[in-house]
Amino acid sequence: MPAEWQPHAGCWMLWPERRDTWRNGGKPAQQAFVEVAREISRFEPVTMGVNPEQFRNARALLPPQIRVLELSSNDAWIRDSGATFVVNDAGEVRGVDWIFNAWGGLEKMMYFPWDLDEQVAPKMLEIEALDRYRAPLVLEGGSFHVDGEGTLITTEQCLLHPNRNPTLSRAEIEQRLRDYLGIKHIIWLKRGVFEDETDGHVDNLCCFVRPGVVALTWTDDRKDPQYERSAEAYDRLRSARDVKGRRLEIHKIHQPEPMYMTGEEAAGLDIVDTAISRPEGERLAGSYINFYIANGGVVAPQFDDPHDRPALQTLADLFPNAQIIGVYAREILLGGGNIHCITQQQPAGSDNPQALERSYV
Ligand code: KQY
Repeated sequence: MPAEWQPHAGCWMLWPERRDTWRNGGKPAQQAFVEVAREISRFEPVTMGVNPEQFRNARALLPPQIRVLELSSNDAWIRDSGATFVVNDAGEVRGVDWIFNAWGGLEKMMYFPWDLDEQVAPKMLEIEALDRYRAPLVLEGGSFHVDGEGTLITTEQCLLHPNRNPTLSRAEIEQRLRDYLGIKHIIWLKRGVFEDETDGHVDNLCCFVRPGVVALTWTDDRKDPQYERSAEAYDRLRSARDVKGRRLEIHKIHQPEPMYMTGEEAAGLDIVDTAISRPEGERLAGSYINFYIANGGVVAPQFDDPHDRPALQTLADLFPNAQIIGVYAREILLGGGNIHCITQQQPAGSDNPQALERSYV
Protein backbone atom coordinates (compact mmCIF):
# COMPACT_ATOMS: atom_id res chain seq x y z
CA MET A 1 0.00 0.00 0.00
CA PRO A 2 1.48 3.35 -0.99
CA ALA A 3 1.67 6.11 1.59
CA GLU A 4 -0.95 8.83 1.41
CA TRP A 5 1.66 11.38 0.24
CA GLN A 6 2.50 9.33 -2.87
CA PRO A 7 0.77 10.43 -6.11
CA HIS A 8 -2.99 10.02 -6.31
CA ALA A 9 -5.27 9.44 -9.29
CA GLY A 10 -7.96 11.02 -7.15
CA CYS A 11 -9.99 11.06 -3.99
CA TRP A 12 -13.29 9.35 -3.15
CA MET A 13 -16.00 10.65 -0.82
CA LEU A 14 -19.59 9.76 0.08
CA TRP A 15 -22.43 12.21 0.57
CA PRO A 16 -23.82 12.64 4.14
CA GLU A 17 -27.57 12.42 4.59
CA ARG A 18 -28.67 10.14 7.41
CA ARG A 19 -30.67 12.14 9.89
CA ASP A 20 -29.52 10.21 12.97
CA THR A 21 -25.84 11.00 12.29
CA TRP A 22 -26.07 14.46 10.68
CA ARG A 23 -28.22 17.12 12.29
CA ASN A 24 -30.86 19.23 10.59
CA GLY A 25 -31.43 16.75 7.80
CA GLY A 26 -27.74 16.69 6.95
CA LYS A 27 -27.68 20.27 5.65
CA PRO A 28 -24.79 21.66 7.76
CA ALA A 29 -22.72 18.50 7.19
CA GLN A 30 -23.37 18.67 3.45
CA GLN A 31 -21.94 22.20 3.43
CA ALA A 32 -18.83 20.96 5.25
CA PHE A 33 -18.41 18.03 2.81
CA VAL A 34 -18.79 20.45 -0.12
CA GLU A 35 -16.01 22.55 1.37
CA VAL A 36 -13.71 19.54 1.86
CA ALA A 37 -14.41 18.29 -1.68
CA ARG A 38 -13.84 21.75 -3.14
CA GLU A 39 -10.48 22.15 -1.39
CA ILE A 40 -9.24 18.67 -2.33
CA SER A 41 -10.32 19.22 -5.93
CA ARG A 42 -7.75 22.04 -6.18
CA PHE A 43 -5.13 19.29 -6.07
CA GLU A 44 -6.67 16.15 -7.58
CA PRO A 45 -9.93 14.80 -9.06
CA VAL A 46 -12.67 14.13 -6.51
CA THR A 47 -15.53 11.65 -6.89
CA MET A 48 -18.59 11.96 -4.64
CA GLY A 49 -20.76 8.84 -4.25
CA VAL A 50 -24.41 9.70 -3.60
CA ASN A 51 -27.59 7.79 -2.81
CA PRO A 52 -30.14 8.06 -5.65
CA GLU A 53 -32.57 10.38 -3.82
CA GLN A 54 -29.77 12.85 -3.08
CA PHE A 55 -28.22 12.89 -6.53
CA ARG A 56 -29.81 16.12 -7.73
CA ASN A 57 -29.21 17.89 -4.44
CA ALA A 58 -25.54 16.86 -4.26
CA ARG A 59 -24.97 17.72 -7.91
CA ALA A 60 -26.48 21.15 -7.34
CA LEU A 61 -24.41 21.88 -4.22
CA LEU A 62 -21.05 20.55 -5.38
CA PRO A 63 -18.77 22.49 -7.73
CA PRO A 64 -18.83 21.23 -11.34
CA GLN A 65 -15.31 19.78 -11.23
CA ILE A 66 -16.46 17.15 -8.68
CA ARG A 67 -17.58 13.91 -10.33
CA VAL A 68 -20.91 12.94 -8.74
CA LEU A 69 -21.91 9.28 -9.07
CA GLU A 70 -24.85 7.29 -7.83
CA LEU A 71 -23.22 5.01 -5.26
CA SER A 72 -25.49 3.89 -2.45
CA SER A 73 -24.24 3.78 1.12
CA ASN A 74 -25.61 3.71 4.65
CA ASP A 75 -23.40 6.61 5.75
CA ALA A 76 -20.49 8.69 4.53
CA TRP A 77 -17.32 7.14 6.05
CA ILE A 78 -15.57 5.97 2.91
CA ARG A 79 -12.23 5.63 4.66
CA ASP A 80 -13.83 2.72 6.50
CA SER A 81 -16.44 1.28 4.15
CA GLY A 82 -14.55 1.88 0.90
CA ALA A 83 -11.74 0.06 -0.85
CA THR A 84 -8.12 0.35 0.29
CA PHE A 85 -5.98 0.70 -2.83
CA VAL A 86 -2.69 -1.12 -3.30
CA VAL A 87 -0.11 -1.12 -6.11
CA ASN A 88 1.92 -4.08 -7.35
CA ASP A 89 5.51 -4.18 -8.57
CA ALA A 90 4.35 -3.50 -12.13
CA GLY A 91 2.62 -0.31 -10.97
CA GLU A 92 -0.89 -1.78 -11.34
CA VAL A 93 -3.52 -0.52 -8.90
CA ARG A 94 -5.90 -3.00 -7.22
CA GLY A 95 -8.35 -2.73 -4.36
CA VAL A 96 -8.72 -4.51 -1.05
CA ASP A 97 -12.30 -5.07 0.06
CA TRP A 98 -12.32 -5.61 3.84
CA ILE A 99 -15.26 -6.99 5.78
CA PHE A 100 -17.13 -4.01 7.24
CA ASN A 101 -19.27 -4.49 10.39
CA ALA A 102 -20.21 -0.87 11.18
CA TRP A 103 -17.52 -0.57 13.87
CA GLY A 104 -18.53 -3.47 16.06
CA GLY A 105 -21.08 -5.81 14.50
CA LEU A 106 -24.43 -6.58 16.06
CA GLU A 107 -23.06 -6.06 19.59
CA LYS A 108 -21.98 -2.45 19.14
CA MET A 109 -22.65 -1.24 15.60
CA MET A 110 -23.20 2.46 15.05
CA TYR A 111 -26.20 1.83 12.85
CA PHE A 112 -28.14 -1.02 11.33
CA PRO A 113 -28.18 -2.20 8.60
CA TRP A 114 -24.81 -1.61 6.89
CA ASP A 115 -25.43 -3.72 3.80
CA LEU A 116 -24.99 -0.81 1.39
CA ASP A 117 -21.70 0.18 3.03
CA GLU A 118 -20.52 -3.38 2.50
CA GLN A 119 -21.00 -2.91 -1.24
CA VAL A 120 -19.15 0.40 -1.50
CA ALA A 121 -15.69 -1.11 -2.05
CA PRO A 122 -16.73 -3.57 -4.78
CA LYS A 123 -18.67 -0.82 -6.56
CA MET A 124 -15.73 1.61 -6.48
CA LEU A 125 -13.55 -1.08 -8.03
CA GLU A 126 -16.16 -1.96 -10.68
CA ILE A 127 -16.41 1.73 -11.61
CA GLU A 128 -12.65 1.97 -11.95
CA ALA A 129 -12.34 -1.50 -13.58
CA LEU A 130 -9.76 -2.52 -11.00
CA ASP A 131 -9.21 -6.01 -9.66
CA ARG A 132 -10.47 -6.70 -6.15
CA TYR A 133 -9.12 -8.77 -3.29
CA ARG A 134 -11.78 -9.76 -0.75
CA ALA A 135 -9.88 -9.88 2.54
CA PRO A 136 -11.02 -12.25 5.31
CA LEU A 137 -10.64 -9.59 7.98
CA VAL A 138 -13.00 -7.10 9.62
CA LEU A 139 -11.07 -3.88 9.19
CA GLU A 140 -11.65 -0.19 8.60
CA GLY A 141 -9.29 2.03 6.63
CA GLY A 142 -9.15 4.54 9.48
CA SER A 143 -7.72 1.94 11.83
CA PHE A 144 -4.26 1.88 10.21
CA HIS A 145 -1.71 4.14 8.52
CA VAL A 146 1.26 3.08 6.39
CA ASP A 147 4.57 4.72 5.47
CA GLY A 148 4.68 3.25 1.94
CA GLU A 149 7.92 1.43 2.75
CA GLY A 150 6.36 -1.49 4.61
CA THR A 151 5.57 -0.09 8.07
CA LEU A 152 2.02 0.00 9.41
CA ILE A 153 0.85 1.73 12.55
CA THR A 154 -2.34 0.79 14.39
CA THR A 155 -3.90 0.44 17.85
CA GLU A 156 -4.53 -2.63 19.97
CA GLN A 157 -7.76 -1.10 21.20
CA CYS A 158 -9.27 -1.34 17.74
CA LEU A 159 -7.64 -4.22 15.92
CA LEU A 160 -7.69 -6.60 18.88
CA HIS A 161 -11.18 -5.59 19.98
CA PRO A 162 -13.44 -8.66 20.34
CA ASN A 163 -16.12 -6.92 18.28
CA ARG A 164 -13.93 -7.04 15.13
CA ASN A 165 -12.18 -10.40 14.67
CA PRO A 166 -12.83 -12.42 17.85
CA THR A 167 -11.63 -15.70 16.37
CA LEU A 168 -8.26 -14.39 15.17
CA SER A 169 -5.12 -14.10 17.26
CA ARG A 170 -2.84 -11.05 17.08
CA ALA A 171 -0.43 -13.08 14.94
CA GLU A 172 -3.21 -14.06 12.52
CA ILE A 173 -4.39 -10.44 12.23
CA GLU A 174 -0.81 -9.35 11.58
CA GLN A 175 -0.44 -11.99 8.88
CA ARG A 176 -3.58 -10.77 7.07
CA LEU A 177 -2.29 -7.20 7.17
CA ARG A 178 0.98 -8.40 5.68
CA ASP A 179 -0.81 -10.44 3.01
CA TYR A 180 -3.24 -7.77 1.87
CA LEU A 181 -1.25 -4.55 2.34
CA GLY A 182 2.22 -5.81 1.53
CA ILE A 183 3.57 -4.48 4.81
CA LYS A 184 6.43 -6.06 6.74
CA HIS A 185 6.48 -4.34 10.09
CA ILE A 186 3.74 -3.26 12.50
CA ILE A 187 3.91 -0.65 15.24
CA TRP A 188 1.22 -1.26 17.85
CA LEU A 189 -0.03 1.68 19.86
CA LYS A 190 -2.29 0.92 22.77
CA ARG A 191 -5.37 3.17 22.68
CA GLY A 192 -6.86 5.79 20.41
CA VAL A 193 -8.37 9.17 21.27
CA PHE A 194 -10.56 9.49 24.38
CA GLU A 195 -14.26 8.90 23.57
CA ASP A 196 -13.52 8.04 19.95
CA GLU A 197 -16.53 5.92 19.00
CA THR A 198 -14.49 3.80 16.55
CA ASP A 199 -12.74 1.92 19.38
CA GLY A 200 -9.56 3.85 18.86
CA HIS A 201 -8.88 4.43 15.18
CA VAL A 202 -5.28 5.47 14.72
CA ASP A 203 -6.22 8.08 12.10
CA ASN A 204 -7.46 10.37 14.85
CA LEU A 205 -4.41 9.80 17.06
CA CYS A 206 -1.24 9.46 15.03
CA CYS A 207 -0.10 9.34 11.42
CA PHE A 208 3.02 9.15 9.29
CA VAL A 209 3.95 12.38 7.55
CA ARG A 210 6.88 10.75 5.76
CA PRO A 211 8.94 7.63 6.39
CA GLY A 212 10.43 7.78 9.86
CA VAL A 213 8.33 10.80 10.91
CA VAL A 214 4.97 10.77 12.72
CA ALA A 215 2.52 13.35 14.07
CA LEU A 216 0.71 12.64 17.34
CA THR A 217 -2.28 14.37 18.92
CA TRP A 218 -1.26 15.83 22.26
CA THR A 219 -2.47 17.71 25.29
CA ASP A 220 -0.46 19.47 27.98
CA ASP A 221 -3.39 19.17 30.39
CA ARG A 222 -2.52 16.26 32.68
CA LYS A 223 -6.07 16.22 34.04
CA ASP A 224 -7.54 15.56 30.61
CA PRO A 225 -8.13 11.80 30.07
CA GLN A 226 -6.44 12.24 26.68
CA TYR A 227 -3.15 13.04 28.39
CA GLU A 228 -2.53 9.46 29.52
CA ARG A 229 -3.44 8.11 26.08
CA SER A 230 -1.17 10.47 24.18
CA ALA A 231 1.66 9.95 26.67
CA GLU A 232 1.42 6.18 26.39
CA ALA A 233 1.42 6.46 22.57
CA TYR A 234 4.44 8.75 22.77
CA ASP A 235 6.32 6.20 24.88
CA ARG A 236 5.54 3.39 22.45
CA LEU A 237 6.56 5.53 19.48
CA ARG A 238 9.82 6.44 21.18
CA SER A 239 10.80 2.83 21.62
CA ALA A 240 9.52 1.75 18.18
CA ARG A 241 11.58 1.19 15.02
CA ASP A 242 10.19 1.28 11.50
CA VAL A 243 10.72 -1.36 8.82
CA LYS A 244 14.15 0.08 8.03
CA GLY A 245 15.21 0.02 11.67
CA ARG A 246 14.94 3.81 12.07
CA ARG A 247 13.82 5.48 15.29
CA LEU A 248 10.79 7.69 14.72
CA GLU A 249 10.84 11.47 14.82
CA ILE A 250 7.65 12.40 16.73
CA HIS A 251 5.84 15.73 16.30
CA LYS A 252 3.14 16.62 18.81
CA ILE A 253 0.12 18.57 17.62
CA HIS A 254 -1.85 19.97 20.52
CA GLN A 255 -5.49 18.93 20.41
CA PRO A 256 -8.32 21.49 20.33
CA GLU A 257 -9.86 22.34 23.69
CA PRO A 258 -12.34 19.63 24.75
CA MET A 259 -15.58 19.97 22.79
CA TYR A 260 -19.04 18.67 23.64
CA MET A 261 -22.28 18.11 21.74
CA THR A 262 -24.55 21.07 22.50
CA GLY A 263 -28.27 20.79 23.26
CA GLU A 264 -29.10 22.49 19.98
CA GLU A 265 -26.89 20.10 18.02
CA ALA A 266 -28.34 17.03 19.74
CA ALA A 267 -31.88 18.30 19.15
CA GLY A 268 -31.21 18.40 15.41
CA LEU A 269 -30.74 14.64 15.22
CA ASP A 270 -33.49 12.11 14.56
CA ILE A 271 -33.96 9.63 17.42
CA VAL A 272 -34.15 6.09 16.06
CA ASP A 273 -33.78 2.53 17.36
CA THR A 274 -31.36 1.55 14.63
CA ALA A 275 -28.42 3.86 15.44
CA ILE A 276 -26.46 4.97 18.49
CA SER A 277 -27.69 8.07 20.24
CA ARG A 278 -25.65 11.28 20.32
CA PRO A 279 -26.79 13.09 23.45
CA GLU A 280 -26.14 16.61 24.62
CA GLY A 281 -22.93 16.89 26.64
CA GLU A 282 -21.14 14.00 24.94
CA ARG A 283 -17.44 14.71 24.45
CA LEU A 284 -16.38 14.90 20.81
CA ALA A 285 -13.13 13.22 19.76
CA GLY A 286 -11.55 16.33 18.25
CA SER A 287 -8.05 16.04 16.79
CA TYR A 288 -6.03 17.81 14.08
CA ILE A 289 -4.42 14.51 13.06
CA ASN A 290 -7.51 13.58 11.05
CA PHE A 291 -6.32 15.43 7.92
CA TYR A 292 -6.09 14.38 4.26
CA ILE A 293 -2.91 14.55 2.18
CA ALA A 294 -3.67 15.38 -1.47
CA ASN A 295 -1.32 15.88 -4.44
CA GLY A 296 0.49 18.97 -3.23
CA GLY A 297 -1.95 19.91 -0.49
CA VAL A 298 -3.01 19.01 3.02
CA VAL A 299 -6.63 19.59 4.03
CA ALA A 300 -6.95 19.74 7.81
CA PRO A 301 -9.82 20.23 10.27
CA GLN A 302 -10.30 23.49 12.14
CA PHE A 303 -12.61 24.05 15.10
CA ASP A 304 -12.58 27.79 15.77
CA ASP A 305 -10.17 27.06 18.59
CA PRO A 306 -6.95 28.74 19.79
CA HIS A 307 -5.01 25.64 18.77
CA ASP A 308 -6.18 25.85 15.13
CA ARG A 309 -3.40 28.12 13.90
CA PRO A 310 -0.53 26.37 15.66
CA ALA A 311 -1.79 23.06 14.23
CA LEU A 312 -1.74 24.48 10.69
CA GLN A 313 1.73 25.92 11.34
CA THR A 314 3.06 22.53 12.46
CA LEU A 315 1.56 20.93 9.35
CA ALA A 316 3.21 23.63 7.22
CA ASP A 317 6.56 22.78 8.84
CA LEU A 318 5.99 19.07 8.31
CA PHE A 319 4.87 19.43 4.69
CA PRO A 320 7.07 22.25 3.34
CA ASN A 321 6.12 21.49 -0.28
CA ALA A 322 2.37 21.41 0.29
CA GLN A 323 -0.30 24.05 0.54
CA ILE A 324 -1.96 23.69 3.93
CA ILE A 325 -5.70 24.34 3.91
CA GLY A 326 -7.90 24.50 6.98
CA VAL A 327 -11.61 23.66 6.76
CA TYR A 328 -14.02 24.34 9.62
CA ALA A 329 -15.01 20.79 10.49
CA ARG A 330 -17.16 20.72 13.62
CA GLU A 331 -20.12 19.44 11.62
CA ILE A 332 -18.05 16.43 10.50
CA LEU A 333 -16.82 15.84 14.04
CA LEU A 334 -20.43 15.76 15.28
CA GLY A 335 -20.87 12.59 13.21
CA GLY A 336 -17.94 10.93 14.99
CA GLY A 337 -15.02 11.39 12.62
CA ASN A 338 -13.25 13.96 10.52
CA ILE A 339 -11.67 14.78 7.15
CA HIS A 340 -9.49 11.67 6.92
CA CYS A 341 -12.47 9.46 7.75
CA ILE A 342 -14.61 10.88 4.91
CA THR A 343 -11.94 10.58 2.20
CA GLN A 344 -10.11 7.73 0.49
CA GLN A 345 -7.18 8.25 -1.85
CA GLN A 346 -6.80 6.23 -5.03
CA PRO A 347 -3.12 6.00 -5.91
CA ALA A 348 -1.91 6.71 -9.40
CA GLY A 349 -0.94 3.63 -11.34
CA SER A 350 2.13 3.65 -13.53
CA ASP A 351 3.97 1.61 -16.18
CA ASN A 352 7.02 2.96 -14.45
CA PRO A 353 6.77 1.98 -10.77
CA GLN A 354 9.60 4.35 -9.87
CA ALA A 355 7.30 7.25 -10.73
CA LEU A 356 5.19 6.12 -7.81
CA GLU A 357 8.01 6.80 -5.38
CA ARG A 358 7.62 10.49 -6.18
CA SER A 359 5.89 12.66 -3.63
CA TYR A 360 4.12 15.96 -4.23
CA VAL A 361 4.40 17.03 -0.62
O1 KQY B 1 -12.13 7.30 12.10
C1 KQY B 1 -12.71 7.08 11.05
N1 KQY B 1 -12.01 6.63 10.05
C2 KQY B 1 -14.19 7.08 10.86
C3 KQY B 1 -15.05 7.54 11.93
C4 KQY B 1 -16.40 6.92 11.75
C5 KQY B 1 -17.39 7.40 12.70
C6 KQY B 1 -18.72 6.79 12.46
N2 KQY B 1 -19.75 7.45 13.16
